[in-house]
Amino acid sequence: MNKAISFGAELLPATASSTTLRELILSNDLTFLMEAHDGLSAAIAERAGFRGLWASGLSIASALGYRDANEASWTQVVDVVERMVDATNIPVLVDGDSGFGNFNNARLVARKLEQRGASGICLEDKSFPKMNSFVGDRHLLPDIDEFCGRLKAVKDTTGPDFVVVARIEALIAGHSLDEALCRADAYSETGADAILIHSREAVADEILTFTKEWNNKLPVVIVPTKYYKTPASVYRDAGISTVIWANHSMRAAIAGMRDVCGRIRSEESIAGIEDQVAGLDELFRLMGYDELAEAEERYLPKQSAERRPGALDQFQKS
Ligand code: SPV
Ligand code: MG
Repeated sequence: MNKAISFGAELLPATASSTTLRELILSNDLTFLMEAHDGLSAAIAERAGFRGLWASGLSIASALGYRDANEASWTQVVDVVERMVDATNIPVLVDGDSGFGNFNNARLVARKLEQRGASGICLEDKSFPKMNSFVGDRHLLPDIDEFCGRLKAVKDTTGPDFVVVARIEALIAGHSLDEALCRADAYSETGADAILIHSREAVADEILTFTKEWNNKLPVVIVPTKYYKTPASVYRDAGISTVIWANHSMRAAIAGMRDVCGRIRSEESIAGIEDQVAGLDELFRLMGYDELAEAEERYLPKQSAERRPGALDQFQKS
């Protein structure tokens, strides 16, 4: 089944199979994980050619109408992730925030995510409730031993293929590079599979210094939301494993919806924006309505003369 569509930029067919998250993170090539926050954004990212997804806490919360401060419950996040997994064939690394509580909450969330098909979880060393790393200055780090207990509980509860990324917020919280390195060592010894070092500087300097000092004892994952001007070649040269484009589909959706709403409101018409929004045919292809039409042929009783129109008829008419 070819699901290739044109959506402004060239989109690729949905992949039949994919590389595992562990393979992506361990590979010598720089890996890019694209943010998604629901089944639709996940499907679009896959068809753009991304080989893995970031289930962003910020974006999922925003799409649900919450702030990125653990206002969305862990079960709501798990439900969204399940839709992302079902809509794609590529691995999903889930932003597990700080684990929604202590070791027990963290392992419960991780096990549920694994059961719903996620490929890994990223746990950040903050306390519950967390606040988005770009908001305010109240970012208290938990005790290292306590956070290691959270990581260990998740590792012990999940299978060997499930990836656990330990995210260090020391630089966000205004601590030193030494504090970040000390935490990275502790999380690595506890069994983390990769280290995410986060920064809110406008330049990549502190990330690059961390990476140099860390010397790839575990793969390094970064989120260049604030230091977005740095070219990917710098990360390749630094030996960074994975770049997360953390919130750009959600922000693109905000810009697109804001513009369309404004125009329809002021023009009292949808005529002017018709060729600027995705066509319904593209949506139907993206969501695989053709597969449903084929399934109807296979599974619905044939009603030869007065056959009711099925999905294929609807699809072809649109
Ligand atoms: C997210 O996408 O939710 C993240 C990245 O955790 S950040 O917003 O930079 O904290
Ligand atoms: Mg987050």
